[in-house]
Amino acid sequence: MLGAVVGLAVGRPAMSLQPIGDLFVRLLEMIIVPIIVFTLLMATRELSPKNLGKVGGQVVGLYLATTAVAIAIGLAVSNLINPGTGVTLEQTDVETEQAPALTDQLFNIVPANPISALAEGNILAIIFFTLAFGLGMTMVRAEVEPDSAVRNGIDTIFNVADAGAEVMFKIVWGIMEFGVLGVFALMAALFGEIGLEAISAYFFLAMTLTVAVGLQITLVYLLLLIRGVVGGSPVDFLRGSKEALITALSIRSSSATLPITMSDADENLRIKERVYGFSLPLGATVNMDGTAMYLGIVAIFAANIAGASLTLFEQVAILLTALLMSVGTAGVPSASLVMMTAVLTQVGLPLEVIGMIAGIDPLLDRLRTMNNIAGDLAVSSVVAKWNDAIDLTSGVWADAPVGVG
Ligand code: DAS
Repeated sequence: MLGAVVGLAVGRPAMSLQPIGDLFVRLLEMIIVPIIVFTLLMATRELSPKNLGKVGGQVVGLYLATTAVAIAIGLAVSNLINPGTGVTLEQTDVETEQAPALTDQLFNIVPANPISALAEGNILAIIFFTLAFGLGMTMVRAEVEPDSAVRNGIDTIFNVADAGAEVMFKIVWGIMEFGVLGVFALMAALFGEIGLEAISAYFFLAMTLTVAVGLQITLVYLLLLIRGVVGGSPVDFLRGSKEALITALSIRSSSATLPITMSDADENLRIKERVYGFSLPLGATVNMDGTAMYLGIVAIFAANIAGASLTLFEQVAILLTALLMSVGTAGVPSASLVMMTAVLTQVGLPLEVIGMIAGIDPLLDRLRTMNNIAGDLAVSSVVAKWNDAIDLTSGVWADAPVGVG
């Protein structure tokens, strides 16, 4: 098969695969709006002020903060390494009309008409309205009588969102199944058009993610959170988390790794269940620092390939979109690819890029998922420390050699 692809990649036939690649891109475009609406409504149900409480508020606040930092690190490293430069995809028509003024762009986040925002696929406006509607529902739900019609109506809407998200991820699974063909078509067209330069593009993309993940884990989790706030040894933290991190690397699914993550938190890191029982299931679905970081990196990669330069506002818009999209991303293999459609659409970048990089995604996904899990455990350790719910005199913390801690 690869020989066939490479053969196709050289000559004219590569372009005959283009329609398959285009179909793959259109299928991804088709799911953007419904998947944002359903997954964000689901996330607001879990983040409702009522069931958060003090520990919950700390967990959510720290999750959002570490994710924002992760995206910023990803964008900073991307602006240094500039993955995707030297490779240009001619056939992509990037919207290069003059960006509207900054104030107009900020106003555009608030939709004058939510329905037209949905119809036009105005991503940030859709996210804004969906979050407002979801949080409004959770607040009203907390105020009305348990068996009132309003409460039942709100629960029905949330149940519809849950079911809708499940259906969308099933459709995504189908697209990814077809996507294998679509990905080959796009990669064949890519190699047919730009030859082996694509290999260097993949190398620099992988290097950017690797450097960014390394910085996030060492600077943010190990030095700032574990050493700085928890007062534990970063080496002990890694030893205590190794089963979960290795599992995440191998199965590349935060959700499927959850039981191991919880066992490491309980038995090794000695965090009390009243903290990890809330923070880890929530983290596996809404706290995905590696994913969020990658969404920003791919946006820069796509801009370089399309020969478009991103304004500071566009990079901030990417950070916001990536942050919110990572909240809605499911902890399943290659979940980023789906959310990437929203981020790229937000700044008018070509979705063909998704097909280009989907082929190497199984490799990069392992790094992202490992980072996601490390972030969940680091934040859980900090919140446990703040609530006197971690025992630093037992588990991995206790058996460190004297003087290391
Ligand atoms: N594989 C996803 C996870 O399980 C992460 C991703 O696709 O970015 O966390």
